[in-house]
Amino acid sequence: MADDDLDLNSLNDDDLVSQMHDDLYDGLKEEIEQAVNILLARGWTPYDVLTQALVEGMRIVGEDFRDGILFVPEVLLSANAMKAGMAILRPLLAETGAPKVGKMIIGTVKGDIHDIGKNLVAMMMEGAGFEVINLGINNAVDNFLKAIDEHQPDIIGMSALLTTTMPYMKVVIDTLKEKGIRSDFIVLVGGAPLNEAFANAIGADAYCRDAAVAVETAKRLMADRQGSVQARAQA
Ligand code: B1M
Repeated sequence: MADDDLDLNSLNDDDLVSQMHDDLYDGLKEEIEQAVNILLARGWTPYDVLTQALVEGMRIVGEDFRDGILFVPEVLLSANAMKAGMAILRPLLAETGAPKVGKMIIGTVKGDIHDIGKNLVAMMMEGAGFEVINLGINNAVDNFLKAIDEHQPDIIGMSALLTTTMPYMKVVIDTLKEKGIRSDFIVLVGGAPLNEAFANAIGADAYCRDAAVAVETAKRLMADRQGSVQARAQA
């Protein structure tokens, strides 16, 4: 447990980041918010705070959840603390005067309520100059179709964290095929249980291991697709 009297400001960067891993583990939202602000004030980039403090902390939580040391209620608290930290970073990551390089809709598929990784991808894509429409969690194919109709995206992103929900991505892609619109979009998929072979098997354009890969892949495929000089220049 965190020490109530601990002054986060008094810690050096390394100790503060370790403390953040502990605080994330313990689901201490306010401490995470405070620590994120301290690191930013010390000149850390939002990306470094995100990856080194928050994502790494959540990785540790994930391991102990897997090993039965942490349970759903505790992990929910960790997730809330993570989201509070991400909320501070989001506008900073999205700050870019660059013209939009493309439009993406992204959602977690039906049956799945995991959204931290998907939100992280959305944030990083915004930061890279994409317009992102975040559809949230538990999206049936109709939600994707409605959003396609409404927003006319270049890219469709899907996330799944459960082995039981990842096959639903194929349902979405097959529906696009049935409607004869599959080739109108770049389809990117991601989430911890996926891999490249799965992405190929379901007919996605690419599997994205993490948010940084999602950004690189989106830029590359947009550039390939449009021969866009602009997208290449910003890659
Ligand atoms: Co869940 N959960 N969970 N969970 N949970 C996992 C996924 C699990 C692996 C834990 C374990 O080890 N046992 C396991 C799945 C096992 C399996 O399917 N084989 C599991 C389980 C079993 C469950 C429940 C069934 C538990 C239960 O109820 N008994 C239940 C399912 C609920 C449901 O969805 N229907 C459940 C619930 C929950 C919480 C609600 C408690 C919470 C979610 C809170 C939230 O998201 N708001 C939760 C969490 C937090 C996790 C773990 C611990 C962490 C996930 C996470 O946020 N990681 C997770 C364990 C793990 O993954 N190791 C686990 C951090 C995040 C930054 O990484 O999401 O991988 P990740 O995203 C990465 C990449 O994957 C990629 O980029 C991201 C950023 O770099 N990426 C994309 C992700 N989506 C992308 C989309 C793209 C591109 C890249 O589109 C282009």
